[in-house]
Amino acid sequence: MKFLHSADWQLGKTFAFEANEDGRDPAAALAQARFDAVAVIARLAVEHGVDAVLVAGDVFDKPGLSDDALRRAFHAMDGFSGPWVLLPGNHDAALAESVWTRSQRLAIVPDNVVLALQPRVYELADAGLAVLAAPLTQRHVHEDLSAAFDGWETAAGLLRIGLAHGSVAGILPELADSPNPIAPDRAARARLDYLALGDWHGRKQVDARTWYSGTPEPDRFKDNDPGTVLLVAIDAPGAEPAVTALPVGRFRWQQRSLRVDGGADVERLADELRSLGGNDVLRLAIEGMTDFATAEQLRLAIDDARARAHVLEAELSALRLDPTEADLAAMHVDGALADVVADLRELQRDADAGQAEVAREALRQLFDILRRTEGIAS
Ligand SMILES: [Mn+2]
Repeated sequence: MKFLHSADWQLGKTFAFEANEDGRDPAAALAQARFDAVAVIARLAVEHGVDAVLVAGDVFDKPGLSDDALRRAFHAMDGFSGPWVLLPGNHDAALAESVWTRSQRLAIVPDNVVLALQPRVYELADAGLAVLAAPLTQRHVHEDLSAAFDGWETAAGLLRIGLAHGSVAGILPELADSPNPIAPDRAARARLDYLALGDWHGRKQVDARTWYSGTPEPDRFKDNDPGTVLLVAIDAPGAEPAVTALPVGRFRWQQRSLRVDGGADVERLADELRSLGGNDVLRLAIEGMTDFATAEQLRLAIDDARARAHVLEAELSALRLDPTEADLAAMHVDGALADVVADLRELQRDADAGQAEVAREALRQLFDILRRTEGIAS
């Protein structure tokens, strides 16, 4: 028996990147990629001949999602006609009124899609699976909903597969005090063949029978192996699962911090940035101290890279400008203007980061203006 384990689709998630004046909208493409990922999962389900697709919560990003988004979500599943089991997580909790009840009322849930809205066993006899579901019926609970699995009986011959959404205590340090706890030994205690988890957006193995699949389409700057779906093969009840990660995600999110102090640093960075492509979402944080020419060279390298990448965010507030005597001489500053430049240079050493940022930008703009009005060669 084989199935796909996925989670954290967060369909309808929006992103804060701004569209430009030409109508290019990177945020819209990131949002669309989440729906496209579902279609890829459907295709992989067919290719690998799986018996079911199990989704461990946070299918939808928020309760207020449009009817159109709900329809698009179910259409994205069209490619696989076998059973899909969708579990409510914290983003799409099975409240009295929810994305789930609305989908049911709109009659847009296909017959092969099972909404696991109640805590109980969902038997997929044709697929050979008994799915023990622990849906969240509110965003946050403080008891372990998967504890109920221990006492649930399932038909002999079916695999016992747990489906839950939350934080395994002790496995993920970042989630130490998170709500929706799940015991790390739940699979053993509940005699599960496999426990399919959601909530953590990276791929993470907890034990031989327990995994977080991670989100199929990366959605944040965090280096934790997102972007896959898990193919789980189990020969018979009791046999150990064979788990394979299949690539799904389109966008590569990365963040980097580096120091730039001179032209050689900029050239090295520019070389690296030339490998960026249309699926890269990069956040660069740059610190250091440069003269005007190097800062300008850096700005050009970033502008060029921004036009290669899907998104490039560059944080330069920790980069200090240190004009050389040649820079200052080229600016032909004297008298009052020389005092202003001296003040700005002083200010950008100020402990107040906001002030330093303003001073740095003022120096840069002043330099730009003088260069343009006086025709100074850069
Ligand atoms: Mn979640």
